[in-house]
Amino acid sequence: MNLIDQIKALKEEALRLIDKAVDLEKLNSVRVEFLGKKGKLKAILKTLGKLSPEERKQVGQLANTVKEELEERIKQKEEELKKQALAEELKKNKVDITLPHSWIEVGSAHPVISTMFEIVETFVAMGFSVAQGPEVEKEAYNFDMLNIPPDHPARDMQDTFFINKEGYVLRTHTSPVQIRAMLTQKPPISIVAPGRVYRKDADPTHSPMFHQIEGLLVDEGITFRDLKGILKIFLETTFGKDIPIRFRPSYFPFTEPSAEVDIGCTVCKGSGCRVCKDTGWLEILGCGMVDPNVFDAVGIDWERYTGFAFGLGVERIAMLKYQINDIRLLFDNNMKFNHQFKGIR
Ligand code: 2NM
Repeated sequence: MNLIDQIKALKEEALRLIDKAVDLEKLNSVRVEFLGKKGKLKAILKTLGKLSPEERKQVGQLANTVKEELEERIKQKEEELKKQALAEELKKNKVDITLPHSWIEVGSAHPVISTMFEIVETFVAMGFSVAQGPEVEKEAYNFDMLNIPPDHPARDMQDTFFINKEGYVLRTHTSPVQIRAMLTQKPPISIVAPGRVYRKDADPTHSPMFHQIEGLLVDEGITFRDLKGILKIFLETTFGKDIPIRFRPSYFPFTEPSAEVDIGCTVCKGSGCRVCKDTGWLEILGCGMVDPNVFDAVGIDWERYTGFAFGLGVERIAMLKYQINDIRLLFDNNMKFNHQFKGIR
């Protein structure tokens, strides 16, 4: 066979094998076999030296066109195989994006928020309105007008978050909401103020941000009996009709007289345990009759009006309610913890 025929035969064979290639790997091996550095076409061209210049030109040109033709066919086949592979891949991994999710995450109120709502609801049922105020608060509303003098330890840098604005703090309690109410409303006033408050504190029972509910009732003829009656209804609604209640004398700058209120330990029923530190009692809230100095600061005539106020920490009550022993669990946002309160409103 002369070289021309050899090249033509080689071309036919190559075309046949290209057509037959079932995947890219096979196709590549055909390319290497015929067009590679040690391929069949190169081998033929190596014998070119034995030919006359005339023949050499003819054979050389033919070899070149064959090379180009084969390269073109390989390229076409390659595209074809790639398309085929993609089509198969898509068919295999078909996803129906219209299918519904296999489960739906159901959210619920955070235990602190649901506890706060329940407490607020109890007071709303007794006729109290809900009042709110800013968390960045005037120092005067947070301290001075509540009869907390500038040198009082509660103002200490160690307790209060001072901010980059002269005369303002992060409120350390929701009492300034009561101050704002008394500055803008005439008695009778009956409000509860739920919200976030801030103190520089962090341990298993203290968080630098926590929630408080404070209440205020101002009218003619309000006495400590009214305070006791309202708080009794609140505590019996929250902890059950038979909950033991006791009032202990205490001190707050903004109330006189002042008291702290305990309930019988809900864990040990009074026999003594870790939670009540073997006292049989749990401290639940602080309260008292609004100090005349506070009424003076907000311009309420204390010869005509009296009032009571109280304050409680929501986290503490939520922890008792759900038997949570570390306040930080409430703020970690660990979903394994949070999911335990699913279904609790
Ligand atoms: C407490 C305890 C006792 C209180 C007093 C006032 C105001 F504005 F009327 F003076 N607001 N809240 C108060 C009284 C708060 O928290 C333990």
